[in-house]
Amino acid sequence: MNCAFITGITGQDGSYLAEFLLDQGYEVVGMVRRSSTVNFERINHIQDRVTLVSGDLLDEVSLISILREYRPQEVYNLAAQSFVQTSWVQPVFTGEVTALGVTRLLDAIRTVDPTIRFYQASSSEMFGKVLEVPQTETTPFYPRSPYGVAKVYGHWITVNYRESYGLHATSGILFNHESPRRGFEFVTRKISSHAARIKLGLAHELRLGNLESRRDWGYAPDYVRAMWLMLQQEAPGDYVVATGETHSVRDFVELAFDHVGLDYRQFVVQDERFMRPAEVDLLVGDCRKARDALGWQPEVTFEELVRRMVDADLRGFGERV
Ligand code: NAP
Ligand code: F7E
Repeated sequence: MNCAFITGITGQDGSYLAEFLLDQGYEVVGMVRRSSTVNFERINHIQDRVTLVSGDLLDEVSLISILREYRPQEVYNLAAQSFVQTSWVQPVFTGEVTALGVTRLLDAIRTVDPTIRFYQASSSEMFGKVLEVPQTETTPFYPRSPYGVAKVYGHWITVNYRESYGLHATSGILFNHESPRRGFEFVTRKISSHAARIKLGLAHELRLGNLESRRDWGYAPDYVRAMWLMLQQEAPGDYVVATGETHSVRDFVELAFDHVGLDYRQFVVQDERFMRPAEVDLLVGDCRKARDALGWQPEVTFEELVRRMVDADLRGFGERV
């Protein structure tokens, strides 16, 4: 039985990837950080089928011990301080986890078993103030936040370990992907949860920052499939994963509120607190390489994504009314 090790298993992507790998017959080992309260909400339903081990990207000893004990063939590095806004408030911490954490894990792999296949969760935030539209694997990076800068480091150290030590180290440059399991601080879930709560009489307004920024939003379960496909390739590489469509935050709000029969203009309030010191105005990816080399394509449309998120929140909050 193949064994896969996932960092960030308690996160949105980690939970979907764990489910996907279990379905493929893998033994799944997931790393969790020690905390005073348990935050296994996203993996409760599979907890008895995965092995959870304690460790941290800040602590290389824990990474080496886990690799030595479980001997995985595939490692998926999904752990990160992943919220862009927080990266301005905690820039050094973001660099420690999201940038240097990648080196710690790559070096642990090099030390324990250099035949391990490695996936790095790179991000479209690396393109930032975009130098080309649409963005591809060869578009130059121009990150606009400490998070984006940290991800550029993580990307290049992955390429460097591939070239320096011959590791099967792959970087998936994933554009925004969302789901009912998305954290509430990200704009899509903030919108879907507020649309549902306002509809149910649990809230009366939605405070947002920049409504005009545009993102290429896909569906998270589609994207974890691409991660796995990348590690099944003979050679490592870099792949853009995206839908090729771009929509504004305003489009997302309008669709979400329409879906519950409300006019968003009556509820949305613009609030300076949610504006960013430097914004990424437009992202749209060209995933031709992933389509041709991996046979990957997204299955859930933007409209369906919005509906699924709002419906899930209507059910979730509805149970509490
Ligand atoms: P997420 O929901 O924020 O999950 C992040 C995970 O990282 C959580 O499990 C978290 O654990 C863990 N983590 C944070 N700091 C850690 C540390 N020091 N040591 C060990 N684990 C730590 O993120 P996501 O949306 O699933 O994204 C997964 C990865 O893809 C991230 O690297 C993200 O930056 C990247 N990415 C995401 C997107 C997207 O649109 N979702 C797009 C491109 C790239 P706790 O539960 O303990 O906090
Ligand atoms: O912001 C605007 C905000 O926080 C999207 C992470 O997964 O994807 C994510 O990063 C847009 C930005 O995601 C609010 O200014 C307006 O333009 O949902 P977000 P993100 O910053 O794109 C990338 C690919 C990652 O790698 C990251 O890990 O929405 N926006 N008003 C707002 N955003 C938030 N969060 N809250 C607002 O009130």
